[in-house]
Amino acid sequence: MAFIHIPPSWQLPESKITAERLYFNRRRFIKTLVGAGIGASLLPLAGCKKSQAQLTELEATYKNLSTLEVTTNPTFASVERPTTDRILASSYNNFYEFGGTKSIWQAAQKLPTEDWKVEVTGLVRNPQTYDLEDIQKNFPLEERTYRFRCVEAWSMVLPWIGFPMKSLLAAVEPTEKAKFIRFTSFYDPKITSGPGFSLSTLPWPYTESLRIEEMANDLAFFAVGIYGQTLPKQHGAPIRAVLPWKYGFKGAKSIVKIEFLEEQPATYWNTIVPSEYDFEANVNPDKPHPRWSQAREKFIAQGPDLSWEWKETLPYNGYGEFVASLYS
Ligand SMILES: Nc1nc2c(c(=O)[nH]1)N[C@H]1C(S)=C(S)[C@@H](COP(=O)(O)O)O[C@H]1N2
Ligand SMILES: [Mo]
Repeated sequence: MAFIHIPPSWQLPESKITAERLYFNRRRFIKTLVGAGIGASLLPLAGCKKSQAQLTELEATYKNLSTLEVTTNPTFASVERPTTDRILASSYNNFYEFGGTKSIWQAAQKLPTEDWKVEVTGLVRNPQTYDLEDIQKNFPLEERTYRFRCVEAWSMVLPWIGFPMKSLLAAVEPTEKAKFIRFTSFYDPKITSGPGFSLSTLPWPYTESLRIEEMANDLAFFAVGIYGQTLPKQHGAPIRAVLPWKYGFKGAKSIVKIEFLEEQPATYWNTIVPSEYDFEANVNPDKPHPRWSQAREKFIAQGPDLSWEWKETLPYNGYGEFVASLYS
C-alpha cells in the first residue's frame, strides 16, 4: 500500500487533537480515504443516460411511501431557483453506509425502517423514545423548500417535510449543562455494507453534532418527508437532519439516537479528515476546501439525466439573515 504522509500531531491545531482523532487519523483513515472519500469523484454519473429500466426501478422506490398532507411554511415556500426534479434528487445521493458512490439508491433499499425508534437522551429533563407515530402526534409537520449544498460543490433545491428542531428542544427540555447535540445514524454491519473499502476502520456509526444554539435556530429541521411523501430510503428514511446553511454532511440520515451532551463530540467526517471537514461546516464561498474552491456550485435541477448549471455559492448558503448572528 502506498505510503501517504500524515502530518505529525504538532502540526495540527490544538483544538483538533484528541486521542481518538489521532488514532483514527494517523493509524488508519487517511491512507485509505484521501482520494477515495468525499469529493473524490464529483458527479460520476455525468453523461450517463438513465435507461427506462432504471427509471422504472427508481420510481419503484417511491411505491411504499405514504403521502403527507401538510401545509407549506410561507417563509420557506420557495427560493429563487427551481426545485430539483425528484428523479434526480433520489438517484444522486451520499449515504456511505450503502456505498461510496452517488448511486446508492438501490443498495439503500436494504435499510430496515419498520418499527423505527428514535431515542432522545442525555442531558434532558424529559428523555423520550419516539416511534414515527409519536413524532407525527407530537410535532406538527410542515413543508419547507430549502437550498441544499454539498461540500463537494454540487447543490439542489429540495422540498422537505418535517418539523423544526426547536420543537424537540421544547419537548425534552435540555438541562443547563447541555451544550451540544449529537445525532447517530442507523448502523448494522450486516446491512450497512459501507463504501466497499476499509469498512472496519471507519468511525461508524455515522454521527453529527451541533451546538444547542444552532439546533434552536429556526432553520434547523428534522425531515420525515420530501416531495409530499415520506422519505425514500436513499434520502435517509425515516428521519434525518436538514441544516440548509451548513454543508450537507452535517445532515445525518436515518437517525436512531439524539443525545444532549456537555462536551463537543467527535463526528464522522471531522474524525476522518479534520483538515477538510471542520465541525462547524457553514457554507462559505470564501473559504476553499483544501482540494477545491467553494466559490461556485453545480446546481442540479432538471432530469431525468444528470446535468447542472454553475451558480455562485452564497454565504451561509443564502441563509445569513437567519443564522449569521450565531457566529458573530
Ligand atoms: N448517515 C449518513 N448521513 C449522511 C451521509 C452519509 O453518508 N451517511 N452523507 C451526508 C452527505 S455528505 C450529504 S451531501 C447528504 C446527502 O443527502 P441526500 O442524499 O438526501 O441528498 O447526506 C448527509 N448525511
Ligand atoms: Mo455531502
